Amino acid sequence: MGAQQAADRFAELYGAEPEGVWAAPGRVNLIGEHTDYNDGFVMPFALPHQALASVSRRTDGILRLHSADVEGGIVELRLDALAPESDPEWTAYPAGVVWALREAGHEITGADVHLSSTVPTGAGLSSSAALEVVIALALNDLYDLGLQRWKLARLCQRAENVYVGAPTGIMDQTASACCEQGHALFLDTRDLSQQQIPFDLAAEGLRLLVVDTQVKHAHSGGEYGRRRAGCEKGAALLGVDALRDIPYDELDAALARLGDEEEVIRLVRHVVTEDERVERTVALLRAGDPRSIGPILTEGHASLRDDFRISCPELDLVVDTALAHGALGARMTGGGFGGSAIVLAEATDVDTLTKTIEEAFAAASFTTPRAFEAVPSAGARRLV
Ligand code: GAF
Repeated sequence: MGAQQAADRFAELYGAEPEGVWAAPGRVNLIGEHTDYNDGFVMPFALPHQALASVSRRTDGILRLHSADVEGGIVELRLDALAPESDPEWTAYPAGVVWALREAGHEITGADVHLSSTVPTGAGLSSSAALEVVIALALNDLYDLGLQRWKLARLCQRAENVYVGAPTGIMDQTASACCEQGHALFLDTRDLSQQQIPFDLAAEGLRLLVVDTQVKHAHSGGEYGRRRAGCEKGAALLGVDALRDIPYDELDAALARLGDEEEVIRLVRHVVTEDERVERTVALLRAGDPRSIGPILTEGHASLRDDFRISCPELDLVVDTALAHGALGARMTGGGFGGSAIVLAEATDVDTLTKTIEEAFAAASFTTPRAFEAVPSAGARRLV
């Protein structure tokens, strides 16, 4: 759906043109997985897939929400009745943002909203962050709140953590709010400092494929929270604020101090080595050597599979098949337990790789995966 179509649909639903139309993208994380709630480094980039919101203000304390992607009509909510973990439906994402803004003291007196999204859901590509950020940006503009992008991302994270009840980190919301076309975002999740790293694979004759395994995942389920709690336990046992504080070259000594805490040892090892992988990736991209990041992506997958234990047979099959047929590197991306993998390959190999992965899925009797090329795209913005 384009901006004009989104505005036209809003007018049909609510009987007047919207005050504006905004867009916020989904993201792919290149490297830096499960590091964001450990104060570590991440490196996502925005997808061309995005959520669109047509929005107008109201003055009567009512929030009206409609989604083109969900069966059913307009959902009407009273702002003063919004309460954390009270809504198991899609409406919790936009309503949670309104709740978080109001709770932070911003005067929001209501809104009419029409949403639509091309970000695949449950695919590890941040469909929920796109919904949150598009609403936050629209209300920031319409209510003239003057909040900076990183602050909007924080409020969206609060909506997701407290209102929706999913204990996620800050990566996805910051990616959607702050990414820039043609760049990957090198983000330090401790202080939210950002560097835009030029990332134009096409110019180098390379492609990054996203392969959505169609295995749906959810972060409000227990496994994500268990990994997070395990990391926090590791930091506490090692006497640091966050696992980010364990230097890579002191990892072995730190692990030795964890004694027989086997699970914590695996989690700590993943997080500390993953931060180092992000730093190595940034250095190689800065040096103009994108082909060399392939093996780092593959190392990251092994760490997520064996130490963090959040892969699944479908993700492993994408990675193994891609590597066996000439890919430069491959790994699962996002929260895990399903979702998508990324494959870095020579442009000339992409068609064969896609076909080979589809054949491998058919041979394993897995649902046909959906593959597409990921092009680093623009972050959230006003369209109309
Ligand atoms: C999900 C979460 F939302 C992010 O905060 C991050 O932890 C990611 O999983 C794993 O890197 O996308």
